[in-house]
Amino acid sequence: MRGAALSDLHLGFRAFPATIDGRNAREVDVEHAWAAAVQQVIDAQPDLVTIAGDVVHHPRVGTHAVKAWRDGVRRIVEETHATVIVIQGNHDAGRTAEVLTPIVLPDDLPRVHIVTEPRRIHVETPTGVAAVACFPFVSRGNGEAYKLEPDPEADVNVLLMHAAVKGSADGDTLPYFYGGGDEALDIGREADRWDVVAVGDYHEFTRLHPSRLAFYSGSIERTSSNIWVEHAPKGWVLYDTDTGEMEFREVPTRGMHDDALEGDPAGPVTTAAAVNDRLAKISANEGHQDSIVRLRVDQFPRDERADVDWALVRELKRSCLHFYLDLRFRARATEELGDRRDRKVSSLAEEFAAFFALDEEAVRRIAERYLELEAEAEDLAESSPERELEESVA
Ligand SMILES: [Mn+2]
Repeated sequence: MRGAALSDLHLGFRAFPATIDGRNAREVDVEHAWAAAVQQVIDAQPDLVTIAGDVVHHPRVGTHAVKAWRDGVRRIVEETHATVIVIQGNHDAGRTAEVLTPIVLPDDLPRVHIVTEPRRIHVETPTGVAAVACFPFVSRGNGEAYKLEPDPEADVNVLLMHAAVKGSADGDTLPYFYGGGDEALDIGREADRWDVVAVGDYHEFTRLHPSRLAFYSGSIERTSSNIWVEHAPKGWVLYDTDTGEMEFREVPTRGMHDDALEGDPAGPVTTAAAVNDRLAKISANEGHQDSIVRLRVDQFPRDERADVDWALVRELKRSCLHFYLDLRFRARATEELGDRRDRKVSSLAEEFAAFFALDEEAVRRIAERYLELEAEAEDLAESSPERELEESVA
């Protein structure tokens, strides 16, 4: 059986102010990536297409995203013989019964299964019967426990899930912060029992086992909350259970260039001249036009801010889809304040004087006048008839 495994489409994702025909450019980019992936899947003519969750960025995405989703699934159904199985991810799921996830909309198409609760689906393939055990993200569980078992009667067993798993069989392929929980599924233990383990949630393509077909196919565009860590190509996985081989198919995405002037906290500062030099290099690079570009600058001295070529920064903001000058200031020398308890308690007037010490004379005078008025108001309140009445009753 030949299968196409996709995941984490995140249709409806938006970022940055740039627009294309009046729409958020990044949302349009994600739709383009999905359309490209659909075409590649059609060209590959698989027997089974799985989408391991996070079809949409959130369950209330706009109609453009929902239409793009349905159009893509319809094209796959019309132009291949494949069965399409989609499971719900955490981004797809409504948090209350009032919100129906929009990913269910192509459910009326033939050979399409949209799965929002754990269940097994049997599919006829040229290799025989494939049993697909589906474990979607479930936001409001029904309290039932499900057993993670392959179907002994099936010719091919596929485990399709949206979860943070452990990839211990392949060493440190996943970052330390990921899938660390004790309840996380250990793919090292599971992979041998299944022909395919296709997982969604993690956005970088990652093999979870050195020889078995077990992997995160990753997202099809850069849609994480921090896109600057997503350097690897985006795409999906084409696999063959008869040969045990798999192939990562890259999807074209918006260009991203992440440049840095790295600094050492103990070393010299990064000067404005060095920043301007790098800005000029970025500007001269044609490849950066229409891309998402960042220049990260470490150990930058605050007082050199004015010497940065801000006109060139503005020009880059125009020529790039998005340009981000990520200036990280060198830490200021801090004053040793000692033990708070040893310091004398300031009066309001002293606190006030310290707070406004660096302000202009006129500002200080307004503040002083305010403080005086407050004091007067307090005096008045204390001598008010109500107050006297209260006191006499007490
Ligand atoms: Mn995701």
